[in-house]
Amino acid sequence: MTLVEINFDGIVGPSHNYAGLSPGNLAATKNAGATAHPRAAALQGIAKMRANLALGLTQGILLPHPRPDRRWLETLATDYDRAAMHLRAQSLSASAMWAANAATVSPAPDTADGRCHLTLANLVTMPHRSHEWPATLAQLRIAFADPAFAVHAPVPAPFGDEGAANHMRLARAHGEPGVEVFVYGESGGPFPARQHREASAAVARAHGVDALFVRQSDEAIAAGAFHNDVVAVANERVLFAHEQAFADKAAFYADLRARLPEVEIVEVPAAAVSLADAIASYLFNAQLVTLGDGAQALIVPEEARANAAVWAWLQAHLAGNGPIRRVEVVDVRESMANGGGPACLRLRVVAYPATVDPRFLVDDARLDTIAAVVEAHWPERIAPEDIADPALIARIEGAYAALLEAVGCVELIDR
Ligand code: SUG
Repeated sequence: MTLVEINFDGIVGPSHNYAGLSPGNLAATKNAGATAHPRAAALQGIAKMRANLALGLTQGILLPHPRPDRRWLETLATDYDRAAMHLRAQSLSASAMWAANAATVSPAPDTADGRCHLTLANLVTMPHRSHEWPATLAQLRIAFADPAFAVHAPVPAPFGDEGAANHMRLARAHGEPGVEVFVYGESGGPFPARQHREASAAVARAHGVDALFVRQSDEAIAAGAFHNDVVAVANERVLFAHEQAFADKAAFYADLRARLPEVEIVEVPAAAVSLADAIASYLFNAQLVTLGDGAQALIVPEEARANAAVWAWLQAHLAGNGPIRRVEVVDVRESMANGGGPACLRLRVVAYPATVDPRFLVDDARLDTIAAVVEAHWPERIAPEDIADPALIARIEGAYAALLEAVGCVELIDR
């Protein structure tokens, strides 16, 4: 048995819509009020998983959450019929699809007790995301029930924690001890810094890892990098980052080189790709993965190919002797329009697949089953005014139940 990296993708839920709920996430605020296509969105996510399987990667899933979140509305002393519009939208969001924000994961080789630790993200900065964690916790407790894992409840408010989106791990190989890097923000001008240093430090202590804490640059947050994974991504010994991602990159790179002399830092200069282009194209919100032959591939969204500066940089890198040997393009436009690229949609866990509950792992046949449920039950479109329609809400709740039935997880319905 060898430790492998498993990508757990969030299945796009049937309530996917554009409500403009995340200030600082420029795509989401720009598309507020647009018509969403939940069925197409979920099928795009499934196609991305199929492409990963075709690359020889191990693929997992996380399930959508029950929406609207009636329990959350109850704690606010209201219900969906009586709630104000903003609370309705916040209770209905399908934001759990962005699995990179589900938890922070420290693989077994990095931790003091030799278990793989997962800490749920509290997501307290955005109201529509702050109520995700109980349903995520219910799933992670099933998926990672094996004693090889330790699943922790979130760090308490007010310390904002957004999970793996602000966490990078560098190592000679997935199964070897790594350097864990926690990236936090302090201020981003008009936008909130969602990841607090205090939260990152608590997660590192709970996991028993010796970590680096690195401050995200204020200019990156102000330009729309509401998570570090919008401007940097790491895989094994490669760090791929924008020149302006970090507040003090010289100190960070020196610390990293001291801990992992093999590290290869691939930095994209602002002169080649501006922060604005990096954020609009999601060049860095890519999956950087190791293929069977040991080479690394970058899985980018269509928007990266459509951006001339970004595509030119990638072609030049491929033509040179850089560590990224292959670029794959995926269509996740529906998620992208809410600020979620290929990397946002997945949570990486390094583990032995046999220790994971098999209901959370997929092959092509299981994806066929999921796709059939999506085709039959997911709404084709949701326009802003539709969220007041009881028939749509009934359809969303029925679609969720049908999926949980199909994947054998009905026990989650009454979480
Ligand atoms: O938290 N968008 C998400 C996107 C998360 C992307 N994740 C990572 N970068 N890892 C967010 O801002 C928009 C929902 C709306 O407005 O309807 C939203 O929540």
